[in-house]
Amino acid sequence: IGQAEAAVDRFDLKAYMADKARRVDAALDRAVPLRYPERLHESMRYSLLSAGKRICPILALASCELVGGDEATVMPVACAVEMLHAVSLIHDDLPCMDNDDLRRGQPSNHRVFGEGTAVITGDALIALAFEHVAAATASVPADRVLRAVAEYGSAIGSEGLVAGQFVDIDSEGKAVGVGVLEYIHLHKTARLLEAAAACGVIVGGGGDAEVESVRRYARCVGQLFQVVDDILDVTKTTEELGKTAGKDVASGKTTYPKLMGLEKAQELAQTLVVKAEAELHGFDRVKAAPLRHLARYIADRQN
Ligand code: GRG
Repeated sequence: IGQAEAAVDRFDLKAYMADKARRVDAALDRAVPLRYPERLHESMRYSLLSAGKRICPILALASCELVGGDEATVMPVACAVEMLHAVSLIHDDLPCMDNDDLRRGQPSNHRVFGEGTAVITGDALIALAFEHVAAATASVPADRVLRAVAEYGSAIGSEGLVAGQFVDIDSEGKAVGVGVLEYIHLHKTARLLEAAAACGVIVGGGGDAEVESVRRYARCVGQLFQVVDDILDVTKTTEELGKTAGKDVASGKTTYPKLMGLEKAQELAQTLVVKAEAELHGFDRVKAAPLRHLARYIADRQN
């Protein structure tokens, strides 16, 4: 027990994430070769391979390893969730949605490739994500692959990501309560993290109870991500006015600090970390270390 505890304490999340992100990027690079029509594949690669944190795929890898599965088995499922995440960002940036010129510090997809190409780049990446799960997980029993396909389908559909985006668009300019704000975050952000984590456990051969624990963990982490985002938006605004932070405050967008005050929002963040960690108690402590540290990292991040 002493040695296991020491290993958990020594765990270097930064190194772990950098290593996993590098491997995910190599797999994504292989998954989308620059074929004809080159401009379309260039557009897919532009958004997919640009410098993101790769939190969804890392969550899938860590969740698979949590139940004893290996990285090679889960990699296609991890790549697929990053493809779906990329679609959501490309479409969210479009002029008909958020109309953002920048994404990950670079011009957004439609600014480089044009609106039409940005829309169909998203379409192509959705199709590829499902093809990739179905075709590249050769060594995984078919019933697990089927469950992963269903999981991703429901995560992005009209009761998942799209639902969150719809309610978000629909509530623009309206006074929104905590219930609706929570609905938007649970669907726009947490749902894809849940699916990534659940698919990691499914592909790794975990049982239903394990899938559900990890799903609840990821849901807390997703909500936490948004609460911290809102808190940073307030705290950064006072520090560095004029930068991109504070955009939400300036735009009149509903945030947790606005609805409940900064202190209560900070309390909520703390509660969510504790809840996320509690979901990991039934697992091997060493194998659960990445997920435990990931929740802390999301709570403590400064930008
Ligand atoms: C059919 C997949 C699909 C989507 C259509 C457009 C849309 C519906 C949904 C938009 C959802 C959206 C933009 C959610 C925001 C999620 C979020 C927290 C993004 C930021 O994630 P980070 O910080 O980004 O992990 P990086 O750049 O690190 O990957």
